[in-house]
Amino acid sequence: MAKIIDGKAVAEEMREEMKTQVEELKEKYGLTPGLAVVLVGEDAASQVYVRNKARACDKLGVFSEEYRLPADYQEEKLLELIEKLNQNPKIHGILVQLPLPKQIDEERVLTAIDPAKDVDGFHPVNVGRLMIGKPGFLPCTPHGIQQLLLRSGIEIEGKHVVVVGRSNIVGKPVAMILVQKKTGANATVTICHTRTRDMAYHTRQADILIAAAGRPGTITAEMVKEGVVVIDVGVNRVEDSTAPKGYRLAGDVDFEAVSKKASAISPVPGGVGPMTITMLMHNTIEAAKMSQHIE
Ligand code: BQF
Repeated sequence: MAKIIDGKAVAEEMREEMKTQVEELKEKYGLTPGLAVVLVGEDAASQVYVRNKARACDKLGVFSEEYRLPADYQEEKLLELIEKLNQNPKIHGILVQLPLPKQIDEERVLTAIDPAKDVDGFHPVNVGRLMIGKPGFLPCTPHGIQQLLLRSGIEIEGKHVVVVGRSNIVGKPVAMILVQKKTGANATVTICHTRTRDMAYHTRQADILIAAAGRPGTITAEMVKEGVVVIDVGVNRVEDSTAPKGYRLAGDVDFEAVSKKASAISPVPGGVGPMTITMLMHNTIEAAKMSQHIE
């Protein structure tokens, strides 16, 4: 039976460290890290995510502001808000919750955020910095996956990591982080996607398998080798009449079957999700420190 990679516990451990850091910033420098969270529209899952982020700020003593805007909000107005937040010295991090409604051009919005406040790591400048191995904000879920592996005592160096999914938010950046010539990385990385021929051939080569396809049941037991480490990034709502809300969260991995072959596996919920929020807090604190040239 596989060891459970407890993202909730690792996230809490990191948040304890960060709480001390935030207290120190306040005492030594009179600096309170501040995050602005912008939500456009009423997407149910997005509302939960935004709430999780605000709650994490409160727990750490990080200042946060929420902007909840109607679904038909105009792009120009949103760009004006971002410009205002770029100029606001109390705000060190700006997060625009994705996905955005279709009248709004996502790329234009993300590019409007000051790269120094881009705590999601989605601005092209930060994406470029990651690509060439220069310091910059790393996207929260990929960075959370790396931290989760390292803090669970799983070696990455020299391992064959197979990523299933090529999104700009998870698949591509996690591959890029783990392939870097850096400690805690140096993996050999394969990216699989919807047009991959014989996906199971590739996933069976994985020492570490990262499932970020966004579809439940993508990874079955036949697709993994004995002893694999599995990181399940999927956050899928599946109907469940026995659950209080009528749905439950499911990952991309058939947990039941795959956990019998894996040496370690992250669950959903309680795996990567909490790490995502924690790395957002990490980036917000970094942004605040950078604004005052601390460390
Ligand atoms: C957990 C996200 C898809 C698309 C956009 C904890 C979160 C989720 C799960 C959370 C996610 C997923 C977020 C758990 C933020 C992660 O206990 O398993 C936290 O809040 N997430 C997001 O902001 O945008 C998404 C997934």
